[in-house]
Amino acid sequence: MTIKTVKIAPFDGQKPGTSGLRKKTRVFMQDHYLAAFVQSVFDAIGGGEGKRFVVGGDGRFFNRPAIQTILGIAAANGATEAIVGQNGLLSTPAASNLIRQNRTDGGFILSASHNPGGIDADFGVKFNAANGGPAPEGLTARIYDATRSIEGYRILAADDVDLGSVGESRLGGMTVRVVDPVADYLALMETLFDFDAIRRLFAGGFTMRFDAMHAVTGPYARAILEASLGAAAGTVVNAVPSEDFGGGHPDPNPIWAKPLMDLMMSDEAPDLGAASDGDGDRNMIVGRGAYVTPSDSLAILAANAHLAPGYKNGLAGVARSMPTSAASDKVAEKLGIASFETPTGWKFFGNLLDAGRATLCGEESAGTGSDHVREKDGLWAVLLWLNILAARGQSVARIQNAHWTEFGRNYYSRHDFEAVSQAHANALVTGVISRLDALPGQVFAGMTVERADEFAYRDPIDNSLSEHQGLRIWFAGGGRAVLRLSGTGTEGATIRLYLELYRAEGSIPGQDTAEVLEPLRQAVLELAGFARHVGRVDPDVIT
Ligand code: G16
Repeated sequence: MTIKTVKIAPFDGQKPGTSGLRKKTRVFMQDHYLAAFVQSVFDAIGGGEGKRFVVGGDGRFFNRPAIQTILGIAAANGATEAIVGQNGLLSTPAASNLIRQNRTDGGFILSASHNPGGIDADFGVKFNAANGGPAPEGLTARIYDATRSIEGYRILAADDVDLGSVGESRLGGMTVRVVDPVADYLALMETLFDFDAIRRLFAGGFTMRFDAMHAVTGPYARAILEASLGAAAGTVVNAVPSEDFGGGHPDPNPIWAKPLMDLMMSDEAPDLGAASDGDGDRNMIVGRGAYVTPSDSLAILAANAHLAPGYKNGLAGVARSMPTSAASDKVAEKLGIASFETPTGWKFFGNLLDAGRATLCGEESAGTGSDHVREKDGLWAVLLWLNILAARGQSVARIQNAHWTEFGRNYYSRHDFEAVSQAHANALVTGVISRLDALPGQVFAGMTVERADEFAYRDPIDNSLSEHQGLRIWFAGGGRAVLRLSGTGTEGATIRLYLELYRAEGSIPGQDTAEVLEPLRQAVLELAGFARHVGRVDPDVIT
């Protein structure tokens, strides 16, 4: 087998976003495009000589050829071992676990997460570091620099590696170890949760539906929920990963998991509904007639985590991304533990988790996780909920209502304006930035601005500063609006508008979330000039 050196010119726009490099699949399929990025990763980490990596993805279209390319480049760069999920499949949290368990030098995870898959949809590559977590800001900056100066890449000229069966093979000087994607992850979950208590729950007639959305968690959920925990056969639906996620949008929220939502709001609802996304790191939790927002889920999990064996000694701290509601802060305050507010992006939790400062982390974008890996983890969240439900013997709705009564309720909603022209989105955001100092005291749609700023984060561990992380506007009466541009889209810009209103007394009888937040919504639409800049005030998606 020979090593080829292929001369290329840099590609524009290979800057990793909130979570790796995400582009249209056809962009990734251009000659040398993926190779250029992967070689840039090797260049940014000081080469591959003697190093070991985990490789796997969510099974979307182009997953398999992309893995072969990465293996060829890794071998040609001197890597000694690649651990690959069978058939190229690994959920993001399972990949993070394998990196940590095998003490590899990092891993390549192929996914565009919740974005649709297929030749005309989206693809993505993330590089995770040796702690199992997404490349931190400094490393993504070095990767981007390398993409801009790359002159060529090295790749082994070899036949495709067989990824269909578990076992070892050689690729040049590199061992390729194909592993069962589920086994080690299941073993990790058994160390954290009371599997016997959950088995008793199911044996006692508890019912559940888990929608794997034709994505990577299907095999994991079947093995864990049905085979190990004894949930009824058929509990896991849409369980076979497909290259285009069954033509759907593998995003576990009330819009894209509508069939599950409809079931949970009907007379036929099981006790628990849950869903996960393309690569298995996001989750949605719904009780019978009771949707749990991701922000509330984080808070409820934080308040009850001690009921699971893995967290019985309590939590060191709770971290949430800035746009996530402050519900978890209230819990941390009561527990007397630290709470942290980080920019959007799981990478910002890495240092806090590594340093033992935070145990649970979560984001409004349906991600929750803990220090067991360095990624958010969809099935982990479902298992923690199951453990809590087994321990408390109460329904999701009852637990949630009791939580609001005890801690107050953070009414919360996110409005997404998708595929906005980049220029219009930038104009809207810079328009607000230029007026930030003048906003306090001004009145919009009857609401008075109390303060406003642009969020910047000083990492308490390495002291690094991340600026321009979203605009925060607080209104008199306890409302907060956040405006930021998504870092994960692949088409134009997505403006995210996050609305939150805290009510210490808990739920307001007879008013739903949209009604409670309407005055705040009107105020920020006017303040930012949505009609003028975007040409509309109604979002594409409300979560
Ligand atoms: C990624 C990141 C998350 C982030 C989410 C949304 O999730 O890992 O930390 O909250 O994107 O980011 P944005 O608002 O910039 O689009 P995933 O599940 O897509 O990898």
